[in-house]
Formats: sequence, C-alpha cells, structure tokens
Amino acid sequence: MNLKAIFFLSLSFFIITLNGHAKIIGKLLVNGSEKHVMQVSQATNLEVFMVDDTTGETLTEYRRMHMKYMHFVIMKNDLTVFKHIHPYLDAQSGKFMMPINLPNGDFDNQDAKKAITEPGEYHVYAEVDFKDIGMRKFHWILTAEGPGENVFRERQLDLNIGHNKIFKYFADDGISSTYGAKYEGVLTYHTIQGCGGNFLTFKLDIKEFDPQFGYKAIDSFTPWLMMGGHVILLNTAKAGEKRPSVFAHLHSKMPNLENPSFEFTHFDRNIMNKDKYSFWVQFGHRGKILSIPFVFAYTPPEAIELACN
Ligand SMILES: [Cu+2]
Repeated sequence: MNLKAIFFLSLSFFIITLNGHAKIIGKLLVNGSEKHVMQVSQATNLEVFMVDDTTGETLTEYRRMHMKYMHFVIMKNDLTVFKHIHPYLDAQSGKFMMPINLPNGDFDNQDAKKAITEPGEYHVYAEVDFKDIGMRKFHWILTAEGPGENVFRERQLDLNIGHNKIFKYFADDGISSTYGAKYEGVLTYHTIQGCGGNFLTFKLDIKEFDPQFGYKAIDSFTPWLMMGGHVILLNTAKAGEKRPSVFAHLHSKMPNLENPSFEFTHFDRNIMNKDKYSFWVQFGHRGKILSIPFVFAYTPPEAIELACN
C-alpha cells in the first residue's frame, strides 16, 4: 500500500469516527419508563439524557444557550397547549430532571406547575448545545391519559386585517378576547425571496389597555432569558408524519418606545408549505411571562430562480 492510500484510508477512518461520535440518541423517561405515558395533572418526573450511539455513554458536557442548558417545549398535537420549561442538569451524570404538574418557584419554569392538564398526544422538543458537537434538537411523543376527552381542536385563524397582518385582543393568560382586554396584538409578516429559500420577517406590536386612552404602547416589557421575546413557529404534523415539518425557535431584541415592535426573523429553506401556522410568542411583562398564540395562514411566494453565490 502506498503512502497516498494510507493517508486516504486513515482520513476515511477519521470521518467515520467523527460521524459515529455525532450520532446521538435522545432518551426521555417518564416516571422512569421509556413508554412516554403519563396521567394528566398528576405529578410526573421527566428525565432526559443523550447517549452516544457508538460508545453507549451518556454525554455530560453542555454549553448554556440563553442562560439554560436545555430548552424544553411541550406542545399538544393540535398546538393549542404550549409549555416552555428548562430541565435541571446534573453535571456529573449528564441527566436532566424536570418534575411537572408540581409547584415550582423557579421564575423560568412557571409553566411546570400546570404543564399537562389535558389528555392527548404531546410533542416534546429538547434543544441543547453540546460542548464538542454543537446545537441539537430532539423530539418525542408523550401521551397523557386521564379524565376528560382527548379532543383534537382545530385552531381558529386570528383576524386578518390586511396584507399579512393579524390582529387580536388577549388577556394575560393568553386567552383571546374582545375590546377592553388587557392587551392588543398586531402581527405583520413579510417574505423576501432568497437563494435556497425565503427570508421571513415578523413584526409584533403589543399594546396595553388603558381605560382612559384605549390601547397604548408599552415601555415596561422585561427581558426573559436575555431576550425581549421568544417565539416557536410551527405547524401541525400531517397524517403519516411523526412531527410537525416546521419547528423554529426565534428571538427578538427588547422593544422600547422609540422602536416599539418585537422583530423576529426566520430563514425558511422552502419547507414552509401553504398551511396554517402557529406563532407562539413569549415575553415578560409586569412580573409574568406571557405565552400568546397567533394563528395565520401562510402561502409561500411563487418559486423564482435565484442564483446562489
Ligand atoms: Cu427556553
């Protein structure tokens, strides 16, 4: 074997090792079981860890993203329930623990207390940043059983008040309401066609109700996890699909009175089809993290040929 052959052989071995290392299996245990079934409103322990498929070892080295080692999103499959929590890492074992349906004094885990109170199927997403590998996202399906009916509720589109402009009134628990509700929200989105996909920009204006003056811009938002606003943009999984085809986590800087809009951007690599999308936004105001769903119909622009260079 000549030197060149040895070089290529060792190079290919190196690549296989790298790929092998990069294959990671995400494990979710629900009350210690891999069955992923729980009872609604019952205290439940979720345990998450990531295993290197080649060595069988649990990974332990994580970097924080937006202050947290793991961002965990629980969504009912009809997208009507949304919870965003942060499991606790045990640095020694590499295991993340998250008790749910139990009181939790952690401001960043306000959603833990009533995480799953309705029967149904839930998508569970974990986002982490491995020290040596980078960011990864994991997905599981969790079934919640219990009293009550498992209903798949069709989401209602929010009121469209113009070209790609969605409007709603809502209370601080996120429930849609009418004039006089605590908040008014206007979501505008805009598409720019680019090479290999579309660049979407979202502008969100939230105003607070004042009995004397009506809805007024807010200068009292508070940052959460270092950002002004957080969004999960997604659609529902179609028949035969395990998970939504779109799941994007977006962030906005802090709005102020000069620039009162939250601004989010997303580069869509032509995955967003004509569909109904949920834009679950979270922001801090008056000591509380609000979670508000905006639902809109999106049609991608006609495909055009753009040179990529
Ligand atoms: Cu998070």
